[in-house]
Amino acid sequence: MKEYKRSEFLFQRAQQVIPGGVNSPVRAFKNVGGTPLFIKSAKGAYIFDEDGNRYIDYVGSWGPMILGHAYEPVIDAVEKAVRNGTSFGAPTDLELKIAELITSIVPNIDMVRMVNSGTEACMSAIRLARGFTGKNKFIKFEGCYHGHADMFLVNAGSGVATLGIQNTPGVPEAVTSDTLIAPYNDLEKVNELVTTYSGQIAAIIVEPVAGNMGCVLPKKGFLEGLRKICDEHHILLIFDEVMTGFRLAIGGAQELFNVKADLVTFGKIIGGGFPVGAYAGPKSIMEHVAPTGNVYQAGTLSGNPIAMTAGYTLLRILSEQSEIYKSLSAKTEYLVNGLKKVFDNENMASQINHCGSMMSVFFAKDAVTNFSTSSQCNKNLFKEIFHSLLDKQIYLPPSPYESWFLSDALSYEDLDQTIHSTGIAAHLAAQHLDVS
Ligand code: HOZ
Repeated sequence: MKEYKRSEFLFQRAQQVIPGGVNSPVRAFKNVGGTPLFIKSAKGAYIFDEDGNRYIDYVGSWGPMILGHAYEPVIDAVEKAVRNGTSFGAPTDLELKIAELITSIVPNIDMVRMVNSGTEACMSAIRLARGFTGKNKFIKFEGCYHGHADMFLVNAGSGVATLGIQNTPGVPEAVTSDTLIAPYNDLEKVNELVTTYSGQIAAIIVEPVAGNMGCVLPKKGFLEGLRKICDEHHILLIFDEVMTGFRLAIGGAQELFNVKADLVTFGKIIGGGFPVGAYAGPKSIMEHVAPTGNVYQAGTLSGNPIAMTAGYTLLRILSEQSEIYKSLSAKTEYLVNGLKKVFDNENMASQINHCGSMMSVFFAKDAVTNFSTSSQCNKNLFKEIFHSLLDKQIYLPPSPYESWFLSDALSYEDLDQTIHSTGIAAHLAAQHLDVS
C-alpha cells in the first residue's frame, strides 16, 4: 500500500482551520473515504502529492488542463504578465483581445462579460435572462450543477449529490420558489412545466453534456427540443458550458450539436486554470447588462490581467490547432474501449458514457441518461475501484457524480497503464463484491 503520511498529517491540521479540511467539498474524499491527496505540483498528465507520489490525472482541475498541467506557453506568458502588475480594476487591452478571440470562436455570441467563476457566470446569466424577459422562473435539470448560488441549489449534482444534501440550510424557500426542475433528457416534463407556468419562465439552463451527475449525454433531439420550446415561448436557452466550452469542440456544445443557445456560460478553461468565468450572448441581450443596460453585475477582479493572459494564451493555441480535438477524442475512445474490455472480462455491469474528452464509468446494468439512473450505480464498487487505482497511481474524480477530464498530455502508455491497472482492480473487486 502506498503511504500518504504527509497528506494525512496535512489533512488533520487542515480540518482544524478549514471546514472539512478543504476549500471545495468534493475534494474531501467524503464519498469514497480515506485521505484526500494534498497536491504539491503538477506537470503534463501528472500530479504529484506531498508524499512524493506521482499520479496519472483524470481530474485536470475539473476541466481546464486540456493541454496538461503547467503548460509551458501558458506559464511563460503568465511569468511575463505578472511583472506588469496583478490587478488594476480598470480596463486592459488583454480583456479586449480575449473577448475578440472568444466572440470569433464561439457561435452565436457577439459580446462576453468576464467574471471570476462558473458560479458567478451562471448566476449572472439567470439575472440577465430575468431582466431581459421580465419573467422570474427558470427551469434547471435534476443532477445538473450550475454553481452554488442559492437559486441553483435544488436537486443539484456535483458535491450536493456526492454528499447527499437534500436541502441546503441557509437557502430561503423564497429564493428557490422560482426554480423549476425537470429530469435531464425529459422534454415531456419540460413541456408540462412550460404549460403550467405559462408566461412566467425566463430561461431554461442546461449542461449540454452533463458533467455533474457523472458524464451524461443529451439524447438525440433533447437540445433541439429545448431550442424549439424556448423559441415558442419567449424563453432564453442558456447553455452552461463551464465544462463543455472549448473542450468538446473549439466552439463548445453549440458547435458540436449545432444547436443555438441564447446565452452561454463559461468557467475555468477560459482562464487557463486561473479563477475565471464568463457569460456571453448576442448584442441584443448582452447590452442589457450595466453600464449599457440596467441589469447590474460587477467585480474588481473581473478581467484580471493574469487570468486573461493565461486564458488568451490557452484559447489561442486551441483555436489554431484543431487537431488537438481529434487527438483528445481518439485517446478517450481508446481508454473507453480498453476499460470496457476489462469490465466485460470480469462480467462487471458497467456503462461508460463519453463525449469528446469527457467520460464517466458507471457501475450499472442499464444506460445512464439522467440523475435517477446515475444514482442507481453501484457506489461500493466505484469506491473500491477508485482506491485500488489510487494505490496504482491513477487519480480519478473522487465521486461517481463527476466527469473525468482527459488532457492531450496523456500518452498512450498512460492510457495502457490505466487500462491494465483497472483490469487488476476489477479482478480484485470481483472476488468479494457483487459486480453483476
Ligand atoms: N464542483 C467541482 C466539480 N464539479 C469540484 C470543484 C473542486 O472541488 O475543486
